[in-house]
Amino acid sequence: MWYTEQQTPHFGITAKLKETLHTETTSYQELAMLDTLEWGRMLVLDGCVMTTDRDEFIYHEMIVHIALSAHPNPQKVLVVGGGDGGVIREVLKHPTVELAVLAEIDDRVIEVAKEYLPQISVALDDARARVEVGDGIAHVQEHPGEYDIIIVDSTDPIGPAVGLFAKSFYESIYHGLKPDGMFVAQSESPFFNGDLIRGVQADVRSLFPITGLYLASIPTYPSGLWSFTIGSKTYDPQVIADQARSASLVTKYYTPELHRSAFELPRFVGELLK
Ligand code: SPD
Repeated sequence: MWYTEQQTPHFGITAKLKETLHTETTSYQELAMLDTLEWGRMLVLDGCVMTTDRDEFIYHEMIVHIALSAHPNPQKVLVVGGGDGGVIREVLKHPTVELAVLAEIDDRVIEVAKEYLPQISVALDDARARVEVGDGIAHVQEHPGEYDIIIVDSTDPIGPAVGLFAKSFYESIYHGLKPDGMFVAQSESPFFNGDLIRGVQADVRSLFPITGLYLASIPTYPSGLWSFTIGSKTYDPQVIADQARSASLVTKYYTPELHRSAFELPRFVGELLK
């Protein structure tokens, strides 16, 4: 048995399965938990690989530690999406964080991750984590000026995630942040989603005084090259604010040295920003 994610109309990636552990149609999307021979357990939503046991650390560390290390004192953090819990796990590695709120629209993602991905969802029951099942866009709008950091750990821009790539949402995020707040969102593949990245960057640049794009290599995501977009009100996201805190993080991909280099863009990616 093989599972194929069709990443473009003409290309896909395929993994050999040990077994299918779980499938269901939730109120929002098609959910599958697969056990693969190469990547371990794999969470698939609407036919797209969200995370796997073997390479999840790259995405989760890189969507979190750049922004949190660039902020001198991140205390209150919101994660929109991210029901598998990997982002919350990384956020709570920062001792400054007092509260990490997860706003996930689909409670089934949370429950299935707790059952099948224990090392990813491990921190969802932490005393500093608060899980709210509901619309992340509404949550942001209802909490103006509250957060030091907002992280958008969305699915791909189809189905329930479409609104998470809209300029109106970035505007709400701007208002949801404190005066020195910062936000980061996963912004897809430079190979396959160049137009989307260009649009997201333009929207964020029109709202935030400081913007950035950085990259990480994620083998099970389309093209293996993944981008993250940052908008910041005050702090330069390329500069680590607290070297000691950043250096003491226990990670497998992120390092303080890699922090700055992640913003060094291949020419064809840099051109998306012009
Ligand atoms: N094409 C995959 C994009 C998935 C981004 N979100 C992943 C969720 C993991 N916490």
